[in-house]
Order: sequence, then C-alpha cells, then structure tokens
Amino acid sequence: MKNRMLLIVLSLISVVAILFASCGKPAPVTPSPGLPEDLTPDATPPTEPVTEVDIEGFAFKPETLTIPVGTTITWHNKDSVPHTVTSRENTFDGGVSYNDTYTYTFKQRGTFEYFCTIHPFMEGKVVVE
Ligand SMILES: [Cu+2]
Repeated sequence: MKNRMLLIVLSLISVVAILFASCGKPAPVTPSPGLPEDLTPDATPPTEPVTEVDIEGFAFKPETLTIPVGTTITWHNKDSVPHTVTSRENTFDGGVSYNDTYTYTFKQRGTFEYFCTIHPFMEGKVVVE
C-alpha cells in the first residue's frame, strides 16, 4: 500500500514536471528570411527644411507656423477655388489655383502675417526664428 502511494506521488510529480517543461520551452526563434539585419534609415538630413501649409476649406492649415530661418514653405491649395498667399507687409504674394502650389523661402527672422486677397477672412501667420 505504501509503495502504491509512492508510485502515485511519483507519477504525479513527473506529470507536473513534464507540463512545466513544455510550458517553459521558449518559442523557436526563426529568422525571417529576406529581411536585411540593418534597417536604419539614411542618416543624411535634408539640406533645407521644407514645410507645407495646406489651403483647405477656406483656411490655411496650420494657421500659425513657427520655422527656423531659411525654411521654404509650400502652400498647397486643396480647395476647388483659387486663393492667394499674400503677405500683410508685401513680403510675398502668390496666387494658387486648385491643386497648385506656391513656395516662399523665409530668409529673415520675424513674424509674417498673410491672408487671401480673394477671401480676406482667410489668415495665416509664419513666425521665423
Ligand atoms: Cu482664398
């Protein structure tokens, strides 16, 4: 009787041990073929920062933009009507029809407020630092 109990206990222990062993087994690590080890992007920065302002829904998006000096901004008209990008101080002025773009490079520090001459309620501001 005592031997039988010992046998049961031993078999229970072995079952538990097998369960633990199968659970603790780490998932096989299979390297995915075809993928290069080094996926770091090209570290070369763009020579000049370019920022885009969308003209959409009769508004400049973003309305206010803070950029470092020398930045080129591209206004992209996504409305089906023409707009203008006109500086309050006549620093820059450009008309943009549908899906057209206007670019201007800010080479001086300062705050540049602009609007659309066709829809004067459309206003934007560029802060050049
Ligand atoms: Cu407009």
